[in-house]
Amino acid sequence: MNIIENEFKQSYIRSLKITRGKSLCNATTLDKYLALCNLIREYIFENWVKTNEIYEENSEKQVYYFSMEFLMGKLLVSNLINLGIKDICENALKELNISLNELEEFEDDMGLGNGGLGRLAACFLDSMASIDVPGHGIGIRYNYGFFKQKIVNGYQIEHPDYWLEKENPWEVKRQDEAIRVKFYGNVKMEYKDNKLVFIHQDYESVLAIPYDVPIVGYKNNKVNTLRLWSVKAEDEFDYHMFSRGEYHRAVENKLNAEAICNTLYPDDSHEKGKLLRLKQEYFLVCAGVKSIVNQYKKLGKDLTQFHKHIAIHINDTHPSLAIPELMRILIDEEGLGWDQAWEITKNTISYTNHTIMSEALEKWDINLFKKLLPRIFMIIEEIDRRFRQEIKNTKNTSIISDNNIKMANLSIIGSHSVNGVAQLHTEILKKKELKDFYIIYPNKFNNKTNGIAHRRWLLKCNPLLADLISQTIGTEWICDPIRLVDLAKFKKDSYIKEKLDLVKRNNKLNLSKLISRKNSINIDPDSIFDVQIKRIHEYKRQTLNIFNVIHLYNTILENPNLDIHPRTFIFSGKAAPGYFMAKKIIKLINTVADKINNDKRVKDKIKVVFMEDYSVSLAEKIIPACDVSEQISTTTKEASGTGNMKFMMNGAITIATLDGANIEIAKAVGEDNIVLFGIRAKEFYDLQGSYNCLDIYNNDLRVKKVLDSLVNGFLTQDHLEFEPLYSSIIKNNDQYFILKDFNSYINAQNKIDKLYKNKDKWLEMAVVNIAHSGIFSSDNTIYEYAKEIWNVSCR
Ligand code: HBZ
Repeated sequence: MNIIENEFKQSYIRSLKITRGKSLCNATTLDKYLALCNLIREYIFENWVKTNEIYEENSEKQVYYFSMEFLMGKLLVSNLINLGIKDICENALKELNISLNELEEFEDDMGLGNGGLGRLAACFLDSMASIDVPGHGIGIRYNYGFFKQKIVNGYQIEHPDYWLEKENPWEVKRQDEAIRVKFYGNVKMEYKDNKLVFIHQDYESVLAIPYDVPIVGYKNNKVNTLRLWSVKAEDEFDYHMFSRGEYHRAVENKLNAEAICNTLYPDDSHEKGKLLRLKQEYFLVCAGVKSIVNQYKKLGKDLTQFHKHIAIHINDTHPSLAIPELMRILIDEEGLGWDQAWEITKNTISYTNHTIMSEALEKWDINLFKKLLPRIFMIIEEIDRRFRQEIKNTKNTSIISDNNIKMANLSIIGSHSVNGVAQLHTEILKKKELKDFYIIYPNKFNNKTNGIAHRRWLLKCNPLLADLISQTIGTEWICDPIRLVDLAKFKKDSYIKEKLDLVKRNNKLNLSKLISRKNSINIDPDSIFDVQIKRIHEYKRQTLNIFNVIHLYNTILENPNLDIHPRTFIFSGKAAPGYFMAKKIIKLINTVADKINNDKRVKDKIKVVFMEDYSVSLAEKIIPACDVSEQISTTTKEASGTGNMKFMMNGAITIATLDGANIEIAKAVGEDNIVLFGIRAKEFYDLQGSYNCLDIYNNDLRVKKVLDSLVNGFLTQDHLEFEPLYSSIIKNNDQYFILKDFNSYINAQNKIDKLYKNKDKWLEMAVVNIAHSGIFSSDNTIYEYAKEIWNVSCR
């Protein structure tokens, strides 16, 4: 043991004593975990203070990334890695008989997000800190994160995720920076010194309390901030009521107020127009914008120059009330005129669109909105009035129409930049979904293809592969991920390929053990691990995947000697609690799994596994073990996808439709190193109106057999169980082109089987995939945002 490890050991024992009041021999896992976090905090806080001092001294422009979701996962080990002390820590703990791995398992995931959008925000924070962008997150500190999923009899059951139970060692509460947030009431207008002023009166207010989480950059001594807002009632307890004996009503105020931050809405594709959600959205932007303005003024800067020092980015439309809120502060509180406030606001704010699915587009009923946010409503009305005055035909572009406020329209009109998240997605926005806006503001539109934090999604989650890469091409790729391309030179190198094979095999063995523990299913680590993990959604087409499995099962029953390499189909993902069809898909996967895994005739040629409770940390275990990455959404529907990038970076081969970022992945690796299938965007649009899915159902016996098995008792005695899935496909004329793409998908799967049988070729493809994954690091994405949208410095 070297001196540094020895020092760390001593500091750790000291931390146990002074922060937990324990000695090693009577410390529980909680003590050991918190003592470690508290010690690491000390290192982080030094740099946190310094970073903020530098930002202030140099008067650096700051970026604030507003998002209703930050899906951070676990922080302990990634903080250790970014500080550059993981090995020291791990070895020192080992000396004390403590396993870092165990402490990591003990940590709760910070699951404050639904999926891609929330995880993107987390990856962006990592990259901003690591490439020296002064960029911070602004979000909500939900008491309950994304629900925990249990599978009972094949069905999804939701349980609350109380992630704060243990106390969160990574946050610092800043009570003294609380902000008052006002709801309801009315607005009185009066003249003061010949100027019209707006006075919000008779409102109900709550306090927003910030909790700051340090975001550690990779070995660069930079620490940015994720500021999460929590709520507190102004009058927690009504003594008058209490003394009248009305105990419940005495605390009603507190309960009502606290509902705002109680829980994350678990729906990633349907906007339901719920009042509480609108409250959450305004709560976030009101507290967030005000605290930025406060900090800005404290530095003595001139508000008319705000946009030159501050960039506010809105992650989808959910924080779009930042636009009228900044207007309100500049006009009502700071006394600026409308035109000047409008120029500052537009130049401050930029917006990312993440979906074209109409059911996900946010809109608010004006009556509900007006009542909750009377002054904000007036400002939106005025923005809309001026827009209508300026633009001739506003049929699709006005903010207010049909009694609704359209948040995408507000976001586009009130910002200086609108970006899609992959090339195809941005083209669809420009040419189709938002084409009327593109005609008005061609220069606002731009593409920023998503990216992933390669430090979490390779360095942290796949240490064996990371080591192999570093031994082969050096360690530059960790700070400069494009350098991964140097690996391409080794695609024919049998030594490297053999090593890669060993790494994958090791990761697969670990996942097999986990599956055996969690699902009580024994899987063959030498089978092909074919993985689809993501939210359960009709457009993502887990159904197409499981239809192929049923078809394969039918084929094996017909031909028990079918020559295929054994395959394990692994699924994981959550359905929105109110999404009936998605929940049926989960039940279908589990039903098929039960049937196939217990059918001796299959002779273990195929197995099906549904891993419950998908999360960031589960993804970190599954992805390194994957051979085949399923990215099979209906073309045009997946804005980008980011799982696709994580898999390629870990050496999986992608089976994909030409959708979202799959197209860019295919370009990067070349069509020989990816398996593509299915209709393309043009055909998708051409087929609208002319397609008839019954033609396929009636003519392709394989399709008929698979679909019929949903309702004829083959899968389950209960003929009604999957009838809704069956009839939804038929009645909606196969809206997601499952039957249309079926044949092409089966062929692609056969191709995968052939390719895998040639192990040498397969490993070559894997090397090429890893080598070309560097462009999908969020470091690159953030460079582009910094240069082209935010106009801020970076490394
Ligand atoms: O954002 C996803 C897209 O589906 C995916 O293609 C893309 O890669 C990713 C990052 O850009 N969208 C979401 O994850 N959306 C949500 O999670 C969501 C959450 C709450 C909502 C609506 C959507 O109210």
